[in-house]
Amino acid sequence: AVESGNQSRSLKPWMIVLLLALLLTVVAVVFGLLNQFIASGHKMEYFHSTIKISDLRVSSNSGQNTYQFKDLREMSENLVDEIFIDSALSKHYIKNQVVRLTPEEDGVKADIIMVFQFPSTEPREVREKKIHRILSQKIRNTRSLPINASLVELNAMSSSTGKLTVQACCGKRAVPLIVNRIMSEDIAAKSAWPWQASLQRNNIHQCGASLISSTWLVTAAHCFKSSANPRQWTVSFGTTINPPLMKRNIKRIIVHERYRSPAKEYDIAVVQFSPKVTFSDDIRRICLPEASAVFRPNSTAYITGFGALYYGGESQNELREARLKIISDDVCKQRHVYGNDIKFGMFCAGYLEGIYDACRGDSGGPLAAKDHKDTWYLIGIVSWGDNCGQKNKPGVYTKVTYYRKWIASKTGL
Ligand code: 4AZ
Repeated sequence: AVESGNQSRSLKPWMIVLLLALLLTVVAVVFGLLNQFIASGHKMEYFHSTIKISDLRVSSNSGQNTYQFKDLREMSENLVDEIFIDSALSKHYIKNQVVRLTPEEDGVKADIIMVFQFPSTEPREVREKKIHRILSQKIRNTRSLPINASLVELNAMSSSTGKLTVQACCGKRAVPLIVNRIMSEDIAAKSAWPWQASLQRNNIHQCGASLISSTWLVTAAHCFKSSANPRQWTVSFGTTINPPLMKRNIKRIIVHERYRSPAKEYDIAVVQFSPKVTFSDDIRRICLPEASAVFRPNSTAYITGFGALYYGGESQNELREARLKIISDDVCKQRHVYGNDIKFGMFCAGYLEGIYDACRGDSGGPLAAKDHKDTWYLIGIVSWGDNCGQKNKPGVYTKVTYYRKWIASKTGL
């Protein structure tokens, strides 16, 4: 009995074989899955390089030394593509993007982000060295392009910064800011204010707006006093209203729930259009400041718009720009300025002596300021003012930081 009991408890050889086979299968499957996971876990890796482009053989317009930035950007991107597609790293190279072109005395500096995908076996520094070697060697002998480039520096970037820069780049423009020596309402250069939009009702320009994503605009609530029916509205982009660079239908108009005309508080609206725009040098989004951001009185900001050049005048076909100064509440709330009409969520910008100001048709458009990295932020929305360009009556703007959370709650941005 004891013996037979022992036998019934111990495993028969075929059972052991079966169990082993089962175990092996499980191990194999786990390994396979793990491998798959690691393989798909190849993360995008971002590297930032600065290259110097000198000896520009770019054709210049009418003898003026104007770099054709659009061409230069494309050429630089092609150059980097060519270098890596034809290299030992070709399998790992994904793409590159010129994020900034800065003119210097003897050429142009290009900031380029390069994206690679590597198996996670070797340390980052090794890869950085490889990329550096290929880039610095090949960049010198590129005969196919009319530019003479050299590598200045190369650094690995954190993937969060890289992703943000490549995918969500905001407030960057393709052309440098030409500082106007004369502070006039100048006609804006092409690509200078790529977030500027024109809101049109039945194809007639009514208001300005600012592009904050590929489908969302920020504008003023009072633009929709006449009609908030999206079917009557379109948006156009580009530096002229006619011809427009691009035009879209409006699908949603969200006016601040607490806006009550003729009161001027809550003069903000977000507008969604479709289909989405493709970003280019001429159409880009502006950054929204953090709610906590502060823009100092007396600092410089720029207004742009298709609005009238004088009170009672007509809207313009060509986009204009003017440089303004932010005015403190203390100054703007003085009795001879606007007194108690300046409420929460508003601020003044311009000059007490007048002249440079927003006017009818500029409403809803951007008041933009750049930070020390040349990134542009939407700080104000053209809202109201007593007349245009009058002494002691500067323009009044909706304070974007005050409504930052409201914008996020409607657009997710
Ligand atoms: C308007 O009528 C308007 N000077 C906009 C801005 C200013 C005045 C009027 C500021 O839309």
